[in-house]
Amino acid sequence: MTKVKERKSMRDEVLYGLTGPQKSLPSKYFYDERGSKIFDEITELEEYYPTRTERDILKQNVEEIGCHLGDEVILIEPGSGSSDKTRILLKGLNNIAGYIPIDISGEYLFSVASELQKAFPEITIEPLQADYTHSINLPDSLPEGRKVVFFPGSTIGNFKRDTVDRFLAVVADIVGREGAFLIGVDLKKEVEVLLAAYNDSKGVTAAFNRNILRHINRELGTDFDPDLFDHKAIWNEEESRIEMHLVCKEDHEVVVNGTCISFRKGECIHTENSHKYTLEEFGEIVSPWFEVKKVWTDEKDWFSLQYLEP
Ligand code: AVJ
Repeated sequence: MTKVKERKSMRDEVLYGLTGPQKSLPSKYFYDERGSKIFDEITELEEYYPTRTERDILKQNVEEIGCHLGDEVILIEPGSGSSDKTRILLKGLNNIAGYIPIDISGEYLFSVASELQKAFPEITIEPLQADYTHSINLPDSLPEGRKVVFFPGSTIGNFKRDTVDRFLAVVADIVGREGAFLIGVDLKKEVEVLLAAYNDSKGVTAAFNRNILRHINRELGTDFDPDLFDHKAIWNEEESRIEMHLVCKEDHEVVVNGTCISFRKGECIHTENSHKYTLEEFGEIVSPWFEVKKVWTDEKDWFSLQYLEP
């Protein structure tokens, strides 16, 4: 099985990110229990269009999506969380034989899976606790069927180019020659719309951004003061991405595992990238592994759901 990345501890990743010339933190550390709750709040904000737009696309096209997926589908979802969007497929289709939700947070994963198993007794549900950014080892005991990886939410937008390539290679490896890939991809649009989505008026995204420091404090015993940082989201035109940063409000120092890190007033910690693609760009990126067979979008062309085959 293809390896995505060697496993590094949170301590190593945090130290690595904070000792470089541009301080940064891996965006996956937004999502502790509190962070996941704040993210759920983000998805309900007026300004944050991706979640509701993707959900509408799924609902409006569920029958056609089912036709593309074929018979006896084994749906595999890396980073399944609440499996919210997947419910639309499980409910609306009758060709799903199995569902493998994959998530790093085991407790939540198993409770969601058992609840789903009750709601959909005819579907074999086999949760897998794993950090899919490292590698995906599917259980040997999978039910028979066509493997389809479902990756909604435009999470692919958070990956750097080399991570995108490794992830696509892993997905291609999992689904095999006969499988498919159903993925949500956020699209390039007016900058004002993008900036509003990541700078909401209620400050929910700001709380989400600062929560990465609280999560690190809890896990590593560090003493970051989230209130010493402002939230900033900018559009990077050259890289075609929204970037989130934490801007330091005054000079101070924080000790991480014995290493003293200095922060200057005005200095930024880069916490997230959210790439926005055109349909052409995305087709080009996946082309070494997949061919785009069908694209569904909303009427404003803000978000896309894409069906790919090897
Ligand atoms: C769920 C990771 C795709 O990039 O839009 C929301 C995360 N960050 N607001 C995104 C997020 C700030 C979101 N993803």
